[in-house]
Amino acid sequence: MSAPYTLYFYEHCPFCTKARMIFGFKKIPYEKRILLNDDVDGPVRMVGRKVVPILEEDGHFMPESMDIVMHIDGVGTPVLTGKTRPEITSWLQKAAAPLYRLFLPRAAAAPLPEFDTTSARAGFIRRKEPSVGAFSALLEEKTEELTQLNALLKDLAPLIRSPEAVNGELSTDDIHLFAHLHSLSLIRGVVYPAEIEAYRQAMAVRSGVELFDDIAV
Ligand SMILES: N[C@@H](CCC(=O)N[C@@H](CS)C(=O)NCC(=O)O)C(=O)O
Repeated sequence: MSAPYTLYFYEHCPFCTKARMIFGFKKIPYEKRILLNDDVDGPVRMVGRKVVPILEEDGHFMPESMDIVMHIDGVGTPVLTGKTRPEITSWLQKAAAPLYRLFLPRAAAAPLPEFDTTSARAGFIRRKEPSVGAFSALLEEKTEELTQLNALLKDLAPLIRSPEAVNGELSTDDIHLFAHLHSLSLIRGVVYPAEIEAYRQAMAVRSGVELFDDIAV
């Protein structure tokens, strides 16, 4: 029997990582459909706008990553039962700007299925480059942003209570934190303290969302 859940997503999309993670955490099978980045009609037909992730279940379509996470966590016994911590939210906010400045140019160049056509890749570059500035400068090996991110990782290491869950028990903090670390894995030159390395590897296995380490640039 085919899975009752279909998830439409892009591999580089951090919101999509969040939606994918909950299926792995709960060991719930789902059909994966990776859309081309310039497919407008598909998402518009499903949810009225160009956005991913989208969950399809029994002919109904649900956008919004955290709505999908909470919906799937509610199937059977919930797993995201731990408390969240403001220190994690604050760390995520600090890391976001340097992370996306380095992440976007690398995503634009990566061998990912959502960029399988020239028009899909070119459209992504056209839309995203103005938001962070020239991709070529951000692709250099030593950037201010990389220094910032490596310093931020040193701050994060002592906040990790267990490789299995940042706060000791799985919570939505793990969903948000691993989505950041997943994006970070596309950036070469990032130095992971041991606690973070153990955490991101354990989360990748448990969520079923592979890191980008092998294609990092
Ligand atoms: N609030 C939404 C945001 C989703 C979102 O911004 N997705 C991006 C991809 S990372 C998107 O579809 N942007 C429109 C586009 O690519 O044209 C969520 O949490 O699911």
